Amino acid sequence: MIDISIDGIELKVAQGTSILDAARQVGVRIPTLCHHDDLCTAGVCRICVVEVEGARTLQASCATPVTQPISVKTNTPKVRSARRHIIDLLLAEHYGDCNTCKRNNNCELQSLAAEYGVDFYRFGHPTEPKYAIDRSSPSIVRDMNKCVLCRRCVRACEELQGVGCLTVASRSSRAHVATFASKPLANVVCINCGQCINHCPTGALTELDQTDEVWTMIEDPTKHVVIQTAPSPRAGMGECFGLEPGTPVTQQLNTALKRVGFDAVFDTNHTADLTIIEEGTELILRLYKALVEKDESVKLPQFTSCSPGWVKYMEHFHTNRLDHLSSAKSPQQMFGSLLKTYYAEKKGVDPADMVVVALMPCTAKKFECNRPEMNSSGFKDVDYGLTTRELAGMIKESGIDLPKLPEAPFDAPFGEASGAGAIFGATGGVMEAALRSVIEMVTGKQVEDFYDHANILPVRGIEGARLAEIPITEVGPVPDLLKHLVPNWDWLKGATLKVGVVHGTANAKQVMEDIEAGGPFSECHFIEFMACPGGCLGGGGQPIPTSPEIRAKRSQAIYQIDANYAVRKSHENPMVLQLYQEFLTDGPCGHISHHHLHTHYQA
Ligand code: HC1
Repeated sequence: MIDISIDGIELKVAQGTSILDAARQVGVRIPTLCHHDDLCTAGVCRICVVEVEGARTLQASCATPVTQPISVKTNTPKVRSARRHIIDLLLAEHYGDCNTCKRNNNCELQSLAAEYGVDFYRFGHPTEPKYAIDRSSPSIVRDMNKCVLCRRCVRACEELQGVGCLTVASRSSRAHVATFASKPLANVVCINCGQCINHCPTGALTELDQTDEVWTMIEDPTKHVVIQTAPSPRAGMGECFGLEPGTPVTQQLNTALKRVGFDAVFDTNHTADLTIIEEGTELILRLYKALVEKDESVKLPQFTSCSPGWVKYMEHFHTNRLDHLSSAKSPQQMFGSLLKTYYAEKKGVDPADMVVVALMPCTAKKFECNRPEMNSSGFKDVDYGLTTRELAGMIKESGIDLPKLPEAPFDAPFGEASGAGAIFGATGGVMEAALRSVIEMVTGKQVEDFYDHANILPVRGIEGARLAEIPITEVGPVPDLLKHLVPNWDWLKGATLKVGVVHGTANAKQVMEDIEAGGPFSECHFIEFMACPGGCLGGGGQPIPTSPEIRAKRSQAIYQIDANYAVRKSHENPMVLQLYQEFLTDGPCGHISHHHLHTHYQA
């Protein structure tokens, strides 16, 4: 441990601790801009400069490790003057008006300017934009006129996501963040995950805002406008209304959405349950063909397919493995398909007049709902995917104070769901949901007989890529729902189900390399992949800021929501069972469900 003095406060830190982190340990806040807790150190903005005794120049505290006893001053006239100078220089290049910016009141540059008393543009302010705004992507808008060159988007795309479709081009005053050959974002290998947005300190990167279109639909009396809400926004939405991260607002959100004007509010957890039945059945069929029928054409491990950023990553980078992806549509898309068929008929609504909106934590969901093959009813399954941030804007615009609202249930017939559907939002949740059902269906016993409170802890955690083994020690009778597919479970007795859980696309990249090399992940039967760090709760459409701590709190909220459900297993969701009786009558993975609930992928 090394002695360090920060503004006269003495402490000891481990060798290599940055001055910034040391200061945080004693409650000294040093302002930052290019620094982000999710990303490696860049040290480019210099906002975090401090005086280090004996050093000739000011030092960037984020990029200066403590290697010997030192004395640091973080708040001297020289330091304040340097920071103010940097802010003035950034503002001299920052085109735009705060009032018309989506990040107004949530912009780190704006906050710094306020904090350092900026009341005029010392070095001027651009009156003309330098760059055309790139609106080519269905998910992300890039306005490089607002970029401060902190490179957080570049690092998020490369380090967190392993995609690398953004880079810094040119040098000196011509330096700018660019795509490959400066192509529009829609024409490069962007996976639409939006992690660049979540890590941008300003309004240079935002989601493609579709709220005006949704307002128009709500105001149109000929339209029946319904909304489904995903598991993760309910654990994040409160942050947009000043609540602590991890404060669930599920039922207040239902009330808010009705007041905003939606005709019905449904729970995406319901089709998450349905996904488990379809995807789980697909896995059982793959295992049966591979292990019993010795069919060598069957691809294992099966990969989950509900994260559209992950699917697009596969379509760009691993086209040789597309047939490992489950053919099950994501819960978002399954819901749209059911709403425009089963629900439309029950409700007596022409699907042509039905508008399906999805509240999602994810910008890639906007891309997903525009995939041309997602229209099994003859209409777009889902018309609009709105992020948590966009929907928060609509709620605020409606004059609604979300935390003060009374609670309301979801609407029938898709109001009932299980805790298994809820945990889809957290890394490992899809796997745990699937295992709760698979274990009960195969053993004929309660999952609680094997795992306390049905919490399958071996698949929970925060490691970016993890493995677990689930022994099948006994088998029971095949449940009615699956009797037409497998004669018995004898072939699974004594088997060990090997599973993997992966979140953050950079981790997915490593796991795919492991599979190609015949490593441990290649021996899995089933792997959950989620494009974003922490799973959907860390999605690119969630409230800003994001950090490991904030995501951990959202995760706690999701597992609390699960624990509060009366039904915690997808196969016990009564509405799912009713659907197989009334609509998907040839059962899981039957022709009808294949038409409505499954899809294919494109190289
Ligand atoms: Fe997700 Fe999913 S969990 S993909 O993370 O399978 O976005 O929340 O809605 O579709 O249910 C996202 C979240 C979400 C789908 C479900």
